[in-house]
Amino acid sequence: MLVKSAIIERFLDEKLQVHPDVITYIIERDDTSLIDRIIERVPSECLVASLCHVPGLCLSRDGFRFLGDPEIEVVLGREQTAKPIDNVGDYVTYFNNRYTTLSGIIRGRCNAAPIEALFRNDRYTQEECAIIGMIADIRTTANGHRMAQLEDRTGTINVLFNRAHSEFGEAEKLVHDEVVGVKGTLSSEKTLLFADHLFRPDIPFSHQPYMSDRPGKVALISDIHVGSNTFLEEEWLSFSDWLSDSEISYLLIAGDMVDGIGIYPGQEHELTLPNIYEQYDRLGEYLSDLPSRIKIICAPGNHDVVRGAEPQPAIPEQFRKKYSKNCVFVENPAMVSVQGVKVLMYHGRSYDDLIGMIPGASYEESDDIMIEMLKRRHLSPSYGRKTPIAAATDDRLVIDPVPEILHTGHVHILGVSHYRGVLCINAGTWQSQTTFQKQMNINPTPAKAVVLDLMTLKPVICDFMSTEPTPEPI
Ligand code: D5M
Ligand code: FE
Ligand code: ZN
Repeated sequence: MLVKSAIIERFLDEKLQVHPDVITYIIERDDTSLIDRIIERVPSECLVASLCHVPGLCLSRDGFRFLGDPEIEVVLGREQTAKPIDNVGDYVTYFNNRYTTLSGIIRGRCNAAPIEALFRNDRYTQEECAIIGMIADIRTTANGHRMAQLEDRTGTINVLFNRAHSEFGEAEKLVHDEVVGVKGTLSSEKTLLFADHLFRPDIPFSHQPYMSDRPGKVALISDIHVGSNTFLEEEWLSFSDWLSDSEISYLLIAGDMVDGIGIYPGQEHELTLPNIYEQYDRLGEYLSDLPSRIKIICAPGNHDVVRGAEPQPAIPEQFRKKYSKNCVFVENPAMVSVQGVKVLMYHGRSYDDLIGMIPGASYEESDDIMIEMLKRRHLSPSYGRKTPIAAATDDRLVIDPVPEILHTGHVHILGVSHYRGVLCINAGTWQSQTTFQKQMNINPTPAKAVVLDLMTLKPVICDFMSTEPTPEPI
């Protein structure tokens, strides 16, 4: 098994730095000769060995897009897809589906044995072996190591991540119910697997985003909260005017379209529209003011009128009387192809769970948490916390296929990051700080929209706070 520090040293001998993804790639391949072959390919003027220098690894886009493709296509999460929860047995099917999908993604990179085989067969004792399991339990030992219990369909095993190990940082971020692979050595009594390497399903190293072959601009927003006394109407209207004069063809809204009713104690004192129909009607009127050429995708969030359990159904028709034909209602989450560019829209309830579970995670840096979602290929890995999950025959919260853009909201703080060719956007809000957020010390960044040119996928942040000049039309 190759060790991270030895790999770094080998590159330093050649006066080269090495990108972390290259290190992970070499460890996963477990091929020492790869190091020399990479070094050979780094041009003399280059100081950092990166993925483009790895032989045999070509960046590639998934699949084909056809010229005849519709401009907007709901790939996943079309309305009426989310099913009612029928019985408890569905949860077994649900977790089996999660395990099958995510372990399938990992399996190509780690030759895993069923957990039960480790106990049954002596050939694994004190030898290097690999398993793929769901995290059934995770805790810190008295000595500061991490002990996880991994479960697959055949059994469970305890896995120890040593705090002195260079990959311990990733082990500290393990959360309940995520699916991981582990390569390690089985103890002589077969009670414990000493972990050497942790595999997450992750985004393939080779992933390259598709970009549209024709012009098109999209605006991404979230958390409008119409009906709340902190909804920023003036700023919204200036955004609306700006949109009307812009070249934007698509507007994507990632949930919390309205403030809702009875979402938190005492909400009735903070509503200007105390009727849910009026709230949706008002938003419908705002959206109808926009040019009909703009296609609007509306997804729900935890303040919307539908059930909280994810996947959340689309806003029902009875609330859509004031909405024009250019509005498309989708579920949460939903994968929408915009001129062939896949946008995964997810409101982001699971931020409330992940922020408590991942060391160093914070509401201010929601863009980092999107990267954690991508590494796990799951929008809400841990079951039974603040994010309600509705069981189904398939796990709709699995991130598959890999999108070009992950678009979330909920946190009310704008954030943008990139991870292995995926652009992560947390779209902020159109509501100023609420009493609840003051108590929680959450400082929102309201009245901003992220605008993208679909041919380049370069994000531009446009600020509509009344103190700021309205941006030039794009
Ligand atoms: O969420 C608005 C903000 O409040 C967002 O930053 C998340 C935070 N929030 C919401 N619910 C909770 C819970 N239950 N715990 C901690 N923080 C939370 P919104 O969905 O608009 O109310
Ligand atoms: Fe919100
Ligand atoms: Zn929310």
